[in-house]
Amino acid sequence: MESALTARDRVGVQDFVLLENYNSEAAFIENLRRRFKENLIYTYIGSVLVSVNPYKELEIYSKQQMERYRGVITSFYAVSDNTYRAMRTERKDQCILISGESGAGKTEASKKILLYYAVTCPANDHMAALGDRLLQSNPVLEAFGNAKTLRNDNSSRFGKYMDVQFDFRGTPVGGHILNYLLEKSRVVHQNQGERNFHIFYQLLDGGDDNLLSTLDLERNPQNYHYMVKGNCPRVSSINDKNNWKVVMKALPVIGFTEQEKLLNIIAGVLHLGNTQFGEGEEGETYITTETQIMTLAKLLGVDGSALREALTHKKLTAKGEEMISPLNFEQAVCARDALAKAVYGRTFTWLVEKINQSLSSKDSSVIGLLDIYGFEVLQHNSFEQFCINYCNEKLQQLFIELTLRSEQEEYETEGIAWETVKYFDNKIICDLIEEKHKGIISILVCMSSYLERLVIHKLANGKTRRVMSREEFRLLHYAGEVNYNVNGFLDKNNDLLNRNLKEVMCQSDNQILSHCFRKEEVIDQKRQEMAATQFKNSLMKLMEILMSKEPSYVRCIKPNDAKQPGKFDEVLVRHQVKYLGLMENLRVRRAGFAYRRRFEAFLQRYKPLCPETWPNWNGRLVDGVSLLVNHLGYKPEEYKLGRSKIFIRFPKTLFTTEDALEAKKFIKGFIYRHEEYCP
Ligand code: AD9
Ligand code: MG
Repeated sequence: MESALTARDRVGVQDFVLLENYNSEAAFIENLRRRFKENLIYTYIGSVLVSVNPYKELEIYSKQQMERYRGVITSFYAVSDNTYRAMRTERKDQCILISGESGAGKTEASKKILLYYAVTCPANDHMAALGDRLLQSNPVLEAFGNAKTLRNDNSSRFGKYMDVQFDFRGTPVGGHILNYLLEKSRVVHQNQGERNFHIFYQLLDGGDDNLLSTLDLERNPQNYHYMVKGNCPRVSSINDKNNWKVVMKALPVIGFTEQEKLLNIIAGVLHLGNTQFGEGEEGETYITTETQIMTLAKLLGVDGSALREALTHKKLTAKGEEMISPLNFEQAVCARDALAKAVYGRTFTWLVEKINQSLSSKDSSVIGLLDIYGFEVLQHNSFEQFCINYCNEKLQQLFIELTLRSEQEEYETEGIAWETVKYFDNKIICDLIEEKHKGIISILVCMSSYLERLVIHKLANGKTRRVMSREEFRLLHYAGEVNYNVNGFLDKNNDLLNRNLKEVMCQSDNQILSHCFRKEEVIDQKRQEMAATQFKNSLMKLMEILMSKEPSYVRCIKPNDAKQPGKFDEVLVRHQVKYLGLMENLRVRRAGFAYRRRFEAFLQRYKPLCPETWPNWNGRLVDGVSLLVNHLGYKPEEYKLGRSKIFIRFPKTLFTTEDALEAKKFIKGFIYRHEEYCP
């Protein structure tokens, strides 16, 4: 039999708190690497789950595996399971925060957690249908909200917070989704090597001939301006045709009856993209694709000539009088793109509402799942990256605050002295972005050209590693520095749609669109809040929601930039370990004590090693543990007994105890094989 030591050497420790040299980043990364090579992609830091994207299918997510590892406190499912138990026993709402950069595996992790609840929670027939609806909402949202980027073939281009609601029996009874800022600009433009949202390719590839002819579409994506910018119509890892079938099957499950209207809108957006303009001798703009505008109008359910007029003119109100002024060529292109973005973006929000209606339920405890877009740095970073990275910055701040706080609280509840650990606090960057009157978002609202000078002055900090153009500003994010280009920043923030286009859309006889474009919006010309301000406010609300719940964390790591299995790029991993603050997290967790277990779990596992506790201990738990550790010869400086847990100072103590258990052949080395059960 393989000795315990070689097993440990080979596959590392399943909880970083058991690392001998917990201060060493090299040891931390080596442990991750060993486990990754053995396909052990999950490792804990106490209760925080660290996950490394395997970029291949592992056989660990089947129903049997879920049942088997249920209650194993060191398996992937421990996060889901502990959260569920805590919700039930402590009756406190929970949330699981999943973070990591783009492509690190957040969405996959969130889907697996959801699947775990759908598969393992008690259910009746009615609830089984609900579990189905919960799961089926994913492919639909991904089709409309995810896209292929350079970082990830299935990148989430919106933030998602989903509450799974449970009744008093612990049965899932409903759900609710909050969506955050969809990257709408992708509808009209994609960077080289990237794609538009999946749904467009799915429709062209998967829709049958009849459907495409009704929508007046051709199969080849290269025929559509909104699909060719990235020059990447096909992706080897994506099967658009199959995914189309999955989405079409999922729509009725989530109570969808408006399929035709929805597809008209999707096709309408593509036709809108193909609407071209010409310039007359007097500089006036006209539409050169006349036949197409009629198809477009039909698909959007609006009047053709009104649409034509609204795409080439703008309505102004001056001194109470309405005026119509022609748009020049560029303005017309902008108006067309603004309409495409508005139509798509609002339809997406409508879709989320629709899913919410199908999942809705009352009185319940909840487990929230947060899966947002990951931190990203591109060659050119614009408004979208600014918002995405700001969101990640906020989450990092929450993580810092809450892990420190909960750690401190645990020591206090257990009556054990707490040692302060120094931590990098990114509050300064969050303030810089969101502070009233002084923050970047406020500046965006009131100033334009001033922005770049002011921010550069404030942020560059004398560190001019890369020469910045006058149009850039640099932020030193917790996850690395990013230069943002302010070109187009303000327009994206303003997110304006000409009033006459809104008027046309309000009249649409496509009910999805008439729901999305309300008459009140046209009548009440109050200034709309800017995109960044709206985003900031919704993030503030999200933080409140998260703060009101008991959090658990999954920290996802991307092992390489090539999306390849088996490849562990140490430099890349080290960078993520650093900025995710995992070393500090470990230090906090180890402040004083390497390992902690509830008395009952500790006793259950090691009771065979002491005649007084074996086979059953009927006294007080703390007395049983006391007897056990005395019998094992633990020295007073090696451990402390709290109110409900034992705290062990050094991993060595625990390893010796484990080896003793192994020698007795009661249970084979759990430390290395994920076999520690919770009673
Ligand atoms: V982004 O911020 O939305 O761009 P995510 O969500 O962090 O990003 P995602 O979960 O989409 O990344 O994972 C990227 C790809 O890695 C997936 O499409 C899978 O191909 C692959 N992946 C991630 N996690 C797993 C896993 N546990 N098992 C197998 C995985 N493959
Ligand atoms: Mg994702």
